Amino acid sequence: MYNPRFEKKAFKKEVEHNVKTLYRKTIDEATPQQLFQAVSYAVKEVIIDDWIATQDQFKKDDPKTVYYMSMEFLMGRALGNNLINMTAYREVKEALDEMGIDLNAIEDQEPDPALGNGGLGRLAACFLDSLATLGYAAYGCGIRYRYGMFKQKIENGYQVETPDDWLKEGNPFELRREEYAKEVRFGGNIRVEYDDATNRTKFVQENYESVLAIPYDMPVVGYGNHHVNTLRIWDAQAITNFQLDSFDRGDYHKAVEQENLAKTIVEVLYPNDNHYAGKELRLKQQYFFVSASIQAAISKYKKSHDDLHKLPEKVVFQMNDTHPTVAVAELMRILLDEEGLGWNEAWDITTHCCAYTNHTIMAEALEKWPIDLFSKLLPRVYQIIQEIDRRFLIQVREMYPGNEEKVRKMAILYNGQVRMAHLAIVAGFSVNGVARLHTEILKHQELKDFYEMMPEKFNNKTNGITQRRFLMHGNPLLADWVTEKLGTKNWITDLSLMSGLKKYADDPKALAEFMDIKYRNKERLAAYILKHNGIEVDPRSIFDVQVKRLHEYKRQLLNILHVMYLYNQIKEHPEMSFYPRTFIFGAKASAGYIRAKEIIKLINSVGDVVNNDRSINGKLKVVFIEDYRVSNAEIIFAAADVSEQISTASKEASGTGNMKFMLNGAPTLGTMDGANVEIVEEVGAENAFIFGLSSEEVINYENYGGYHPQDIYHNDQDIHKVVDQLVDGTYSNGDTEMYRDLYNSLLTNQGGSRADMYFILKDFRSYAEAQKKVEEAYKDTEGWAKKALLNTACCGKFTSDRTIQEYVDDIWHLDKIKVEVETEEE
Ligand code: CR1
Repeated sequence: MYNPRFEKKAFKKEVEHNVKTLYRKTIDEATPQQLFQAVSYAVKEVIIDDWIATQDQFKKDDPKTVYYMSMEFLMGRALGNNLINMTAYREVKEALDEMGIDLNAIEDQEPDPALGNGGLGRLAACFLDSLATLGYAAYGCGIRYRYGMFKQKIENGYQVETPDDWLKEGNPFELRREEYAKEVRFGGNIRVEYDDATNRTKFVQENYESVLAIPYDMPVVGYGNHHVNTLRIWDAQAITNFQLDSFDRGDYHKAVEQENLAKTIVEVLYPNDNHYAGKELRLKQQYFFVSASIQAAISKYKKSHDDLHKLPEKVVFQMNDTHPTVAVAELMRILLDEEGLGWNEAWDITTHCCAYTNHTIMAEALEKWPIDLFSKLLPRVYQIIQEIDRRFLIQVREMYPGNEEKVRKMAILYNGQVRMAHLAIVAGFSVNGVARLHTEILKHQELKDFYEMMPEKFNNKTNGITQRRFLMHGNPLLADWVTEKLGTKNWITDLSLMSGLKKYADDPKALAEFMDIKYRNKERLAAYILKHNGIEVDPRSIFDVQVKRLHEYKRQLLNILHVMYLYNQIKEHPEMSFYPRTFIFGAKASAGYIRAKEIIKLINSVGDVVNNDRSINGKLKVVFIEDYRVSNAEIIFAAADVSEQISTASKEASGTGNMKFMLNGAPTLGTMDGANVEIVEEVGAENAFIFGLSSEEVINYENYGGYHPQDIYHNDQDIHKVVDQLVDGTYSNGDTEMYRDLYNSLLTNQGGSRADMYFILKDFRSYAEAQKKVEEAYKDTEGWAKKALLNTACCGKFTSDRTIQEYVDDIWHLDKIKVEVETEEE
């Protein structure tokens, strides 16, 4: 047994005890939420021992540690996942059953910690799971937002946002650690002093505002290895009775300001995915968690080491996109101003400790802070960036004499802006993209100049996902089947073993079992949809699913226009054979992204018309699942037949949903974009449905001014009809203006952006043909089962365990830890 404290009798006693001491109640009297808390505290009790053991092991082994710096960690619910990773899920489920408590219902009581937007935040969560499972020392460093990603309601077809008060009932898994608080300073001015004693210039920040950063630690449990890492997220608190200097003493106004600053700084996660909004508060958030995290890392290092020059042997900071790149300047500041090192030493340390991951080439996502704003908020950090830039440009000029164009293109400070990506590349020792195609585009397009100057920094790390959450927890039926067929559970930590399933691809019995599991998962999703949307869907229909953030480049619009086209076809040719389809969408739109919200409304409007048209005999259904998030994602992936990955080629850096569908046996219907390319490589083109322009074709069109969607509109009658239906009232109760903007976006150039800049009409025909192939393929029951099974069998590459091992081998060079714990019996 993993841990005797999960032994049924002991565990039950613990839960009873918790209900009593926390709520003065018996099990029968407790509410479901109270039971969730009581169970979670019982689980945490066990985790804590492993957590302490892991920290003790760190002290003994002194391993190199990665600090994964990220504005977002989309962890999802902890209880079920922790039980799985402690290999105690079954025992606990049985124990609770015996007490008349349903573990699933208890799990549903846990709010979904949504401290992230989409792929980038969920990737960080998968990475933490893999780091702990592989036995590496790691900290996730982030922000404890008071409100995470908003909750989405659909009212009258429109998205309505409501706050996510995820801490309302208290978070049983976190630990507040006041004793590790750090001060973070903003604004003011820098006084330069000459210190005769040391012969050095000192930079003193004065008249600043400051906040206290208080860490909350959450355990990150590795699978079956007693290894527990830490996600450290920072809360802010005003610094009371803190004396700034005599001038400020008793300054009531200042005290109130500091109070407000503390409150607002961690108030809310910006709900933008792949989009930079340039808000001052966002920069404050960035510096706040970065400064606190780096200070903490340095104090920890100094406890057991006295030579800061050797910091790179023990510490690496991985910057998750440009959001935390102010880290490089903050590390320089600490080394220079607080530790008294010289520039060259400090620079040498920094450039061996910091590495950068790029997650997007979308221009609107690039962070470029106005120098005005930046230098006021972070005066000393700004000075340091100026000096980094000055020295860097000397190198550029040395390498490209007389080429001022290069200087302009590569400078960190240019045109009144601080370009965060340039800072990250110049100061980082590694720059990686997140899928092979994406990294190639970085090297040869977006970051070409940097690649030419410093090719050794560039490398690819194709993303991955954790099978512990997205198969074991999300799809227990399939997980058990895989274990039975492979005759081992080892796939849980070695996903390459899944290839052992290939031998069942021609085994009718195995294929039938596989599809039966899919069917039962479809029933589970159908029940969810009925409960949450009031729509009845037929689990025998093809479940065609697109779930991800709403973004124009992801082309949900292409999907729904195609549904409109199918509906026209069915209406025009009622006799035509048509395999029943359920189109399932789930997507949040950033609160300020108007066009994205129009697309949500359109999807719901099409659903209203199509779902209520009796004449089509339920052949077509459209469902928009409200509040797409990690917890319902698990149910959705398990039930999907078709995985829609239809971004405009070159735009989706990787995608990770694509991998979760594949793992759960859903073939990809997609473009040759992001990690789709590698998925097709693994599973074979015959087991995917690929369509559309290639990334080179898209980039080519873009470089030569786009294409002419009007030509397509005028020459293809089906497309013409569908596009016109946006403005003829078909889906808007006669209102011709409701979708006018979408219509215009497809057909006319608009202030700076080209007509149909995401090539929706251009790719429409080839998408429709691919969809036709899906239908044909699905009719061949066994042929389809084989494709589906092969997707699961070929997904081995896409585990985040593989990704993390590559980061470790090529970038981080961490040491493996083995946590020794004494258990009374094994
Ligand atoms: C990308 O859009 C990728 C994730 C994780 C997103 C997506 O394709 O899978 O990152 N990028 O790498 C992003 O959020 C800010 O950029």
